[in-house]
Amino acid sequence: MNRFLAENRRGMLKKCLAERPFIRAIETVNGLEALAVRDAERHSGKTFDALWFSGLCCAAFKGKPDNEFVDMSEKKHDIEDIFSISEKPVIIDMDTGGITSHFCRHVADLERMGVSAVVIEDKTGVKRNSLYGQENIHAMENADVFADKIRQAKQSTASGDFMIFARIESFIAGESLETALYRADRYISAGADGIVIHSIRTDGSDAFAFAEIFKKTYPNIPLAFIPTAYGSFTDKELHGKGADIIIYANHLMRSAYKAMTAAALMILENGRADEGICEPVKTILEAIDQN
Ligand code: SPV
Ligand code: MG
Repeated sequence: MNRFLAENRRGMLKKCLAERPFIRAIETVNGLEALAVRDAERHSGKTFDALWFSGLCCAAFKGKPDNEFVDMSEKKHDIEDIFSISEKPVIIDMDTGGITSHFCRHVADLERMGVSAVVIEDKTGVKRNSLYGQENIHAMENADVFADKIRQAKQSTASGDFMIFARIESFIAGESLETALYRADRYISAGADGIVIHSIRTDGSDAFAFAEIFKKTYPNIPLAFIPTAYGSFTDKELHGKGADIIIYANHLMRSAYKAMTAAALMILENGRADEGICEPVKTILEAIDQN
């Protein structure tokens, strides 16, 4: 059982950002995914730097839509499951952050638990996932209202270790580069510790154009990419385009769904279960026993 304490874990994201040229975060929303990351690292000898608690994947594993329906008490249980396995710093996707006073309380709780960072995105109304590919389904929050949410949340933090990232959805909702850069200025002035710039272009060109200007103005503010749509770029290439953090946001959940569907289909089609496509039960028993 992992006995890593909250005070040791919380500041690790800041430390990694200070020490490494860039960091990689992998989606992890439950205990089994944390075990899978740990076992992949043991096989590879390479490591991820942080875990991304994805709103989409958390909701998907519960069979729910990615629209802020899953409440924070459920998420806090899932985060504790991850903490019992992994010592990596955790970044929580907080969607829009919801009502500001509620967000401030969640920030205080998560910081106390040992979470390293939260990300909130500048949308309003019923949040829709950014990867739908339809600009007109997203309502952007007023930049000053969103900046005030960041300002108030920063005041709810107790340590200098906890980070609040502002995620700019301008390119998802059809806003211009100038607007995205304006939003970044407002959010950083309000105290945001970092920026996430999202894009659904397969060439990532809008995020890259943003990063080029942003990094000249704010070389010391961490910038994160979520390259789901432009996954052909390597981590080093994305770092070259300005990313300090690269978030692999949903690849474990999506590969799990593909494998689970294939296993169920195979049983239906063959009238028996072919062990060949599954991990042996012993592998799973050993993975959970080692925890
Ligand atoms: C998530 O993983 O929940 C994200 C990233 O917010 S995205 O699905 O691309 O919006
Ligand atoms: Mg999300």
